[in-house]
Amino acid sequence: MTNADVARAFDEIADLLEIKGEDGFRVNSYRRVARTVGDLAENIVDIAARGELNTLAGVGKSSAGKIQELLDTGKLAQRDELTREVPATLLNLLDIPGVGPKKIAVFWKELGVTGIDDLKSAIADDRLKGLKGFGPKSIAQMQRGIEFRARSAGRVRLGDVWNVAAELREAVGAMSGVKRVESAGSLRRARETVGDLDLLCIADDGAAIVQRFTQLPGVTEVLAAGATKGSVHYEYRAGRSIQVDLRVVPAESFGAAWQYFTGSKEHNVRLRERAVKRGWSLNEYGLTEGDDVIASASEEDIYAALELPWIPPELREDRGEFELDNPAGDLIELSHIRTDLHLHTPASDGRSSIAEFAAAAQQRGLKLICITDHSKSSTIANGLDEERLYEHIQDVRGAAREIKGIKIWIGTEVDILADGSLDYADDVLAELDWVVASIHSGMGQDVEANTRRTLAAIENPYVNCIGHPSGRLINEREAMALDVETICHAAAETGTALEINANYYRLDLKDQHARLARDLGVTISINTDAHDTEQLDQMHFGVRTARRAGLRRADVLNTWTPKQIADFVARKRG
Ligand code: DGT
Ligand code: CA
Ligand code: CA
Ligand code: ZN
Repeated sequence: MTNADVARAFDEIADLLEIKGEDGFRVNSYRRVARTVGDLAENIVDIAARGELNTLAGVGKSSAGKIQELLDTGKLAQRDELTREVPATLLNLLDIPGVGPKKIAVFWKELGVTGIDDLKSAIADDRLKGLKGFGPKSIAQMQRGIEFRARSAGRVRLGDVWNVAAELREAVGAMSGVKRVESAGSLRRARETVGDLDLLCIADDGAAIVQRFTQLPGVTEVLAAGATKGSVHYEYRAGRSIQVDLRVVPAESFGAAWQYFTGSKEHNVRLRERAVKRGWSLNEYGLTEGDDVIASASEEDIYAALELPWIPPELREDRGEFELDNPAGDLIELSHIRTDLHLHTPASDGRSSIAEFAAAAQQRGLKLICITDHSKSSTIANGLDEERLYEHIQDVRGAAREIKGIKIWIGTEVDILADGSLDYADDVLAELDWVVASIHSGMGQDVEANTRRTLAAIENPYVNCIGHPSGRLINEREAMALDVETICHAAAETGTALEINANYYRLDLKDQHARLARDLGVTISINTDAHDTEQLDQMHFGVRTARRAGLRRADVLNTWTPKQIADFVARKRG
């Protein structure tokens, strides 16, 4: 049982209590425990073993007992009791954007709604109208939330399963007789969400490998187990499963299989057309002419035989990749990244200190970081008012003088307010080395308003980058309505970068918008928005998104020298 499992269990109890109608104080005490446990650096199991559960913030004797019960039995008696009164199916409705426990309480008690289908028909029959807290706006928002859920159903964020795929590759690779294991499918192409995981390995005895694959710990259901293919449901986190397909192929056709199962389907269709034009056929076994094999051992061989350079997986979406002269050589790579210009320390809502970020960034080969804590309007993120900002500037400048081997800049992530003005005055921004401006509130406005706000920020001479421009959270919150093309034109004209936020919940700009931005002459900045040093490791998700956009090294500001970036800032300030 992980800290996250314990936190989730307490959150669930809080949800059930809130739906039941318990008072806020009691509900919040469970939420507090969930937050405390979720934020722990140390494993809760170890703390429990030392008998120190009740030393944690917000954890009293009774909560400590419940945590212990959960660790010992994997269950909570209280949850079972609660679900006798409150249908547990109501918890699924919490996944719908715009629906919280308070709303659920109302339509459960008033209309007997216990699940998504009930809710859909209640909306369709206009039965929510007139209920307390359900205006036309909130009903429309729920309706959109339900549709959004339906579209994202069954797909998981790339970052939720990236390490899971690595663990599975390791497990398969450790089986005797396995000579090579690779990921294929949408994960290898680094799509922002994936439907299932595809693994490929080289081995002679397929049936034996598939057998062992289906017996891995974590497998909850075996869908298929043959001589060359196994398909399972794999539980990668308590309560979350994903389908995993493993194919076992001989070494001589590995390249053909890897190419085929990497996809995309659209890319493969185009590639097969090229083969057919030459009178050949292409499938997962090889590129062949009649009985003769033309290429099959490596992907490079197959592309070369079709008179193409090897095409990096991120580009294989039939978006013009067949027309590129040097698709691999030009693309941005993680090793090109020298700076991270969007980081949060405990001065606002981050968890790692300036010195910790500096050390961790240096380990990852970075030459420059910029500390960009939140501004005062982001009150939930503990944003800095001017006075605290000035102190923070001194702290960062002091750290920068002391710490060798990496440059440390002071910046801000300043809120773009509802009317397009910024949360700090220009003379305050002028004190900073780099300014990220982001929208964090009021995203429900219409496309004109959101575009106008963003344009106003872009026009400000001190704003160097628009952070997570669309505000989306993958599978959780839809992008705000925004005229991306107009924003790109303005960004290009003013010398303002647009961000690819590398956090895997965001990946914002998304691939297609980043491609549009680059085509319109915008400089792209890839940043982690890390709140602790571990999140610096998410940079590669941003880089992969940039690769999907076809960005080259020079398109990405974070590959430049500090001097070049300082010149970019100075040019806009005039
Ligand atoms: P996903 O899992 O929905 O995120 O997307 P993929 O791309 O991983 O798709 P998946 O797992 O269904 O299949 C893996 C790859 O296998 C896919 O990208 C291309 C190849 N593939 C599967 N079915 C077909 C097919 O009917 N025709 C062609 N040309 N390729 C296919
Ligand atoms: Ca797949
Ligand atoms: Ca698959
Ligand atoms: Zn941020």
